[in-house]
Amino acid sequence: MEQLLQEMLQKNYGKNIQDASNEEIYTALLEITKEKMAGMKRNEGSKKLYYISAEFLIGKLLSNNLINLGLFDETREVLKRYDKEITEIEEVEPEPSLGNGGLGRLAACFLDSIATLGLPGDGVGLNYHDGLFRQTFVDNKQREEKNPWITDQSWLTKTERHFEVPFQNFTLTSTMYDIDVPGYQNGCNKLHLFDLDTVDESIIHDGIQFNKEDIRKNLTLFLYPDDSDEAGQLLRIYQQYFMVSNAAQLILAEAEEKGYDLYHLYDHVAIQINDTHPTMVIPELIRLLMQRGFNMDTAVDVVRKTCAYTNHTILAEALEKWPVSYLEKVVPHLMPIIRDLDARVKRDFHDERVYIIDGQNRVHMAHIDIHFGYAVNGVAALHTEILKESELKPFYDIYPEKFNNKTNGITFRRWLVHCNHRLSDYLTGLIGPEFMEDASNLEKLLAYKDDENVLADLKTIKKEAKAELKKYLMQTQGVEIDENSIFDIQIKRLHEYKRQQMNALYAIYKYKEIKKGNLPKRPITMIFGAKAAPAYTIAKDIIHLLLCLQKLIENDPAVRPYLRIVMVENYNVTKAEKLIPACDISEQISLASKEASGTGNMKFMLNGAVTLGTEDGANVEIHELVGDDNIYIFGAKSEEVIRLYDTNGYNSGKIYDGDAMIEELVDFIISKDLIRIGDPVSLARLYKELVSKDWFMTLLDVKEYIETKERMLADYEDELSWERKALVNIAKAGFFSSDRTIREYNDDIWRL
Ligand code: 6GP
Repeated sequence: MEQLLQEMLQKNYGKNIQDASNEEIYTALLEITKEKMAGMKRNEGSKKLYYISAEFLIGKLLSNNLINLGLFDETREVLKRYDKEITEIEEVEPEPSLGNGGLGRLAACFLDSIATLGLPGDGVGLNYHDGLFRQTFVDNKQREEKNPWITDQSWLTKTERHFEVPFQNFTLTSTMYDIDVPGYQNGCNKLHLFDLDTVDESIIHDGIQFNKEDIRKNLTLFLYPDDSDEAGQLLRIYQQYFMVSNAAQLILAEAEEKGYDLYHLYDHVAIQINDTHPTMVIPELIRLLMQRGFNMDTAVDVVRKTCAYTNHTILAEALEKWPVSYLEKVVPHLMPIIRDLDARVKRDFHDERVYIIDGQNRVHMAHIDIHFGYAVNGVAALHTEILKESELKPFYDIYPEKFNNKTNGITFRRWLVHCNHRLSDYLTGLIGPEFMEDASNLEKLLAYKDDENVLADLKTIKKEAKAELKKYLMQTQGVEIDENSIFDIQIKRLHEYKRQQMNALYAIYKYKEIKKGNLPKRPITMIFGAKAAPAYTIAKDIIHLLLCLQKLIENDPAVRPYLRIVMVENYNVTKAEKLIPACDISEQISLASKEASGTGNMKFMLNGAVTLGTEDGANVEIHELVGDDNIYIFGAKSEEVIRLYDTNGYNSGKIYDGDAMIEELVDFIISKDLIRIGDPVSLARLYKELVSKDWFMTLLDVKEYIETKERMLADYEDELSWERKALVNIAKAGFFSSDRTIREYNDDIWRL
């Protein structure tokens, strides 16, 4: 590596390693890595997977690629010899934020595991020029800025593939860009990102505003543009069709190049539809096959045997239903096919709950996937049960054989080896390197459950990670935290169902206790990281509340030594990598039944944090694996929550009126203390939301939450027993490797 790096730096800049800048070294390493990946063997086979997704939250790639190529340690050593830290070199890399959260990061973990298992499978998506907005805080509020990531030298490689994509009154020519996806000690796959040469970044103004109507200039400009108005929704349909038409044309082109019989496409191709965003691939493939001489029945039959669908949420707002009139405007040539599919459903089933086109002339995208695909999966055991028993019950009654569960997973290459070298090196020394190949080997750690030296080592490793996070927060945000405090972390998108507002009520509780003189045994640092969708007012109000509380405590010398709140600015994959290794308490407090799985919960446990959570999503499976002693579970169960929704039985005002403590906490949101710091309109709106609506039932669980968290903080003081909990969590995390998840997808759905 030393020689390669010297040569590359000489060639590009006429410099040696010692006098090259971090930018130059980064670019040289990028080029070396790209060359290595181009020379790797491709994963091949007679059947190939196409994972189509509107989001691939890949994060920075340098370290991850070096790890998978087996070059990471060597590169780190070489740089050290010249007094350079690989972490500083990495700072230079822009993060491609091509996703919102869980679904997008899952897609990225999956690509890593698919390549690592040697399976032929490529990702297909869009080359957004700007990722999810960059978040800044101004006047204790979120502000959205554009977030470009493509530089002259990037991981993208422009290819010679172009397709014509027809819309209502014009046709656009696409260009395909590729990013290599190297498997860990295995072959390479690709992520194909489609783009348009005419997109114009200069049309963005005032943060993230742009003309939504000029499709040639804006089609791939932004990930998920604001769709709170009609123009935004139409643009989204343009994006979705552009993505799937390219995908379908690529799939057929590759099949034809290999000489496959398209009448048996399903023997050679599996298409995974990642949530409903790529649903139009179904009518588009049917259309393209009919252009090639298929009759409708045969095209439907072939496509049905090729496509499978993953559901990632039961939140109604995310279940896409496009008005027929919108689809007519953007893709009129698909409508006859969609109408035909709808007619087939109406002919065979007399239940309007399963129709594709409903009484209000809206197209239910998920219904297309379920009727005209061969598999439907949820992303955690509880989530799949809820799909079968309530959300998608009418479909489960028709097609029980299509439904299956695939509990999510995370790639340990990024979420342990890369983000927590100390822990992963230590584990390798203690139990051998086999866990890297087969994560179930982490259970070997259980043999050290009562070994005080090992428990002390784990504590030291955690302490070092906390000190590092302290340094990072000082450098990036100028806040100083205490590494001897308990780090209590909630990082995830801001949404009422995830209940950051409940955590804020805990902060208020603790603040008041400290004011009364009930000091905690050990200081607590509450860390939050979250972006709120630009049009989601209440979510932004919650961010405002957290920032006001942060300010309040900051300026109160009586509280500050015991309690801190830190809202991390612009939370993204890179920040997650710094936060997760340093965490003691992992906050997973969603309203039971609402979090389909969660994957942050898995990352935290793998890094030795203990979960504080509800019986929701994959928390249920974590609970089963680690047992009652090693997790803190509270709150209403999903059956109760579903019953409350079904019977309209929840009344937050009643809880508020009937409980003095809850009333006191909620009232604090509009207290003089906070109004003095914040925006009275925003705080009052949030207050009102909680007492008059509280759709995600914060007040139902808040008391038990506070009690449970207090018990957890007390337990932390018994060091050995706490470290034992951390050890058990690490040891049992093997199940959540995305290698396991992908093996299951392949065995049950793709059969590559
Ligand atoms: C998320 C779910 O909210 C989360 O629980 C899950 O872990 C993740 O998907 C991966 O399966 N859903 C989304 O991000 C989303 O946009 C439409 O759903």
